[in-house]
Amino acid sequence: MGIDRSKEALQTALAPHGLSLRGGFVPTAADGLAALPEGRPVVVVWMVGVIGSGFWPHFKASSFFNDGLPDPLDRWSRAIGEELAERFGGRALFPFDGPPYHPFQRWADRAEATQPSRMMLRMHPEHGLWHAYRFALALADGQPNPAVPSPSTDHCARCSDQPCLRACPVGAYTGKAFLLETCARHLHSDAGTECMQSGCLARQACPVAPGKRYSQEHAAFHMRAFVRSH
Ligand code: B12
Ligand code: SF4
Ligand code: SF4
Repeated sequence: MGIDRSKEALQTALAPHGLSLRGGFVPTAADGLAALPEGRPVVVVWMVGVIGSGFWPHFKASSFFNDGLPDPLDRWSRAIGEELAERFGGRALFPFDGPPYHPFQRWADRAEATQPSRMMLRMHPEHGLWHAYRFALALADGQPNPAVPSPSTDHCARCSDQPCLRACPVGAYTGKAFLLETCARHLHSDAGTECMQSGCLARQACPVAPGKRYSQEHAAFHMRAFVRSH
C-alpha cells in the first residue's frame, strides 16, 4: 500500500502536536522551490502553524521546553517538520531559516484568507492576530483549495478606532512601520514590565477574536525570546 499523503493524513499527523494545517498553495516557477529528492517537482506547499495557545501544552510537555538550550520553539518545530517531511516524502521549510527568509506571510495569503493588518502581522478572518507559522511542507502530490480573501473579512478596513495604533506606550506601531528599536528599548527598561509579563499591549488591544488571545504564559515566552535577540 502507498503512503497516504492526503490533506486529511497530514491533519491527523499534526493533531497530536496541537498544530494546525493552515491551507496550502500551488507554487509556480517564480517561487524558485528546489525539486524534491529524485527530481520530483513540488506540487503543493502546505502551511503549518498555531492558532491561539492550542499548541502550548504540547510544546511545554516536550523535551525541548526545559532542556536549557537556545530557541526551544524553533527546535521543536524543526523536529516535527523534518519528521513529517520524511514521512510524507517531501521537504520542510522553516520561517526562521534565514536571512534570506522564506516569504511566509505572502505564502499565508495564498493558502488562507489572511490579509496584512495595520500591525503588519497577518490578520485572519476568524483567528485575528492570534496565529503564527511553524513550518511549511513542500510535497510532490496533493491539492489545496485556493484561498479567497473577502473584503467582508478585512477587519482593519472596518475598524475605525484602530486601538492597536494607540495602545503601545512608546508608539512603536505607526500603521506604516514597526519601530523595532523603540519597542526593544522599552522592553529592556523597567517601564516595559507590563509588556514583558502580559504580552504586546498593541496586539492585545485588537478587538478581533478575543477568545483566541495567547495565554499569559505563552505571550510572556515570546516576549522573553524577542528581548533576548534584540
Ligand atoms: C525578520 C522578522 C521580523 C523582524 C523584522 C520584520 C520586518 N518587517 O522586516 C522583527 C524582529 C521586527 C519581527 C518582529 C515580529 N515578528 Co516577525 N518575522 C520575521 C521573519 C523571520 C522574516 C520576515 C521576512 O523578512 N520575510 C521575507 C519576506 C520576503 O517575506 P514576506 O512574506 O514578503 O514578508 C514581508 C512582507 O509580508 C512584509 N509585510 C507584512 N505585512 C505587510 C503589509 C504591507 C501593506 C506591506 C507592503 C508589506 C507587509 O513584512 C514581511 C517582512 O519584511 C518572519 C518569518 C518569515 N519567514 O516570514 C517573522 C514573522 C513575520 N513575525 C511574526 C511575529 C509574530 C512577530 C512578532 C509579533 C514577534 C513575535 N515573535 O511574537 C513581532 C511583531 C513585529 C511586526 N509588526 O512584524 C510572525 C507573523 C505571524 C502573523 N500572524 O503574521 C512571522 C510570520 C513568524 C511566524 N513564525 O509566524 N519579525
Ligand atoms: S485593532 Fe483594528 S486596525 Fe488594529 S489590527 Fe485590530 S482590527 Fe486591525
Ligand atoms: S511590546 Fe510593548 S513596546 Fe513593543 S510594540 Fe508592543 S506595546 Fe509597544
